[in-house]
Amino acid sequence: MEELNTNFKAGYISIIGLPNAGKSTLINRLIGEKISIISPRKQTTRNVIHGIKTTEEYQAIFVDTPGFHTPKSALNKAIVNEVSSVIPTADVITLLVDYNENFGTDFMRLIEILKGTEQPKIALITKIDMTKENNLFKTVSILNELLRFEHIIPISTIKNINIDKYIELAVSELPNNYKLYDADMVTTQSEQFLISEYVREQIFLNVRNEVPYDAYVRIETIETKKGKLTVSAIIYVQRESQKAILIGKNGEMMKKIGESARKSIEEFFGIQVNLKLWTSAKQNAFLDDEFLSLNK
Ligand SMILES: Nc1nc2c(ncn2[C@@H]2O[C@H](COP(=O)(O)OP(=O)(O)O)[C@@H](O)[C@H]2O)c(=O)[nH]1
Ligand SMILES: [Mg+2]
Repeated sequence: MEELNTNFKAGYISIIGLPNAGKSTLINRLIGEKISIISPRKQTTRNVIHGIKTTEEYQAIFVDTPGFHTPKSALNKAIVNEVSSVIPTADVITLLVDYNENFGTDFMRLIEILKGTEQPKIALITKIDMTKENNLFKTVSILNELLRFEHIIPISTIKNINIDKYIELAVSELPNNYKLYDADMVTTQSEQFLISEYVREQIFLNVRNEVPYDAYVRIETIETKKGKLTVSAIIYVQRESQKAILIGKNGEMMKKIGESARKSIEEFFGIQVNLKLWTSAKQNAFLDDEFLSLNK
């Protein structure tokens, strides 16, 4: 039995922000593992991702939020939905703001949602590795006027600046509580979901145009044999022409995707992996029940 420790803190810390602010990069840095996929393209993340960090003193469950791929006209609605869905369960809300944010309509919608919340809020001004520090004063003062934040912290996830400071301050706002998950759990995502995400990440990083946004990855089988993980997966796209792009000349594109994804899977699970990828064109494959259940 775990000893009762009334000083232990545990709870949910939501990370919200506009697409491409760097939410997934941040959650991976916080957890120290790639549990959320990243690309320079907008709306890479499709699901709410939980990253769990447990120490002797606390268990922080960081919640990364998706930017669903939607037509431009529906983007605002999607942002509202995405953010609204994680807010009720959050103990602390983190707003991730690009240092270069121009405080447009989408951003102001986020602020409006946050205005209606009771939880302590932290603003992180990120990507400061890309700017001179005195450029931040304007951003800080605008944020201060828009909303009451407990803390406003400039960070760089990539250069690891002020990340520990953020963890310390966010954890200090968590309630005293018992652990909510086993100490060795780093994410609530299933094995098959993580694997499908690593494949999807490589599609985002390697394939041009709209193909990544139309791609859905379904894991067919996962087997462990003689200390080796054998995974078979299908990448569904909407059209035959997209399938051809995905396969590439002499199958080179699929090979590249497969090799890079395999490395990510091996790194995460610490086991040798044999990844077999197939592709198929099927309209609205993501609407199938199986896809919906896979993403849970
Ligand atoms: N220079 C710099 N780039 C960053 C930083 N954090 C994230 N990025 C980049 O911003 C892009 C979007 O990151 P991602 O985590 O996918 O954003 P999300 O859409 O908010 O999840 C990627 O190309 C990241 O490498 C940072 O601290 N500094
Ligand atoms: Mg993301």
